[in-house]
Amino acid sequence: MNHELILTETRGRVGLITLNRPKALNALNDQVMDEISAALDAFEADEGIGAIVITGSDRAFAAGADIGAMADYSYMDAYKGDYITRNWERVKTCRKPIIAAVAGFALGGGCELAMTCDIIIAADSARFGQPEVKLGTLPGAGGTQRLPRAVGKAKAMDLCLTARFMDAAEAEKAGLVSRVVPADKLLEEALTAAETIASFSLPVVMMIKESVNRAFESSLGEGLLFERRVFHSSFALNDQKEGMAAFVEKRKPSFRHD
Ligand code: CO8
Repeated sequence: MNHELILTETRGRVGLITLNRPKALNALNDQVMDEISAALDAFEADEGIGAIVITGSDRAFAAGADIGAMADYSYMDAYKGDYITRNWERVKTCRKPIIAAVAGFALGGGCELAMTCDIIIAADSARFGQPEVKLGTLPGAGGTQRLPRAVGKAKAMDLCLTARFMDAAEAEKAGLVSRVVPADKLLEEALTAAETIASFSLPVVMMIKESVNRAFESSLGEGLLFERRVFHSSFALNDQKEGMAAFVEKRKPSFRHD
């Protein structure tokens, strides 16, 4: 794949996307989001990929949407032209799990990109924030919606209204990130977690992702019913037969991903 602002590679069954605009602290513009979308399309289409990692640099996961690019946009550019916002949904619609491996700044759209992923693993250097209020605007890619679901209303209001940054320890305590690791171990930890996920049955992994996400889109009763139906459907999989047979026979399962 030929990209200018991201790097992509495959490590075993893991697809790795590295944001690569170091001089702009990986600021997100339409081209970056187009390239991320294209990379996700390719990884989704690849049967050999079971999980995806998105990361940035030591200094910044992403310092937000590209302020210079959007400074002079009119309402019609933003609304009718769908500038900045186009392609953001692609991260959400990816059916394979995505881990955000975050070091340094994850601000504004950068924090929102991380929150759109399924798991955030943070380096101890990570700093999260929604400082858009300082720019005369507000979060536009989930900051006012995903952040309160992750950390609760009080802390989300605090971050969005005061523009203060939250360090990795606070983010872990608040439930935004799943684990904090030393900065020099970040990629290794994220890739190991992704490899573990990718070693399991891909359809089961996709069903789990779909079911957990359902918890945020439905009532408890609807979510439980959805989970029950998906659980029932797992008995149609060869991998369910293999997984349970392997346990009974005291051996390692060999999943075929079907
Ligand atoms: N956009 C464009 N360029 C940026 C951005 C950005 N968000 N952040 C940093 N840069 C650039 C700087 O302009 C600078 O470039 P240059 O060297 O050419 O002057 C370079 O990166 C390095 O930055 P600094 O010199 O400022 O580095 P510092 O270490 O002093 O500060 C900070 C680092 C604190 C991260 C600082 O750069 C900063 O505050 N950046 C802006 C953070 C911010 O406000 N982010 C929110 C942006 S708005 C947004 O994300 C809206 C999301 C809506 C998404 C909608 C899609 C649906």
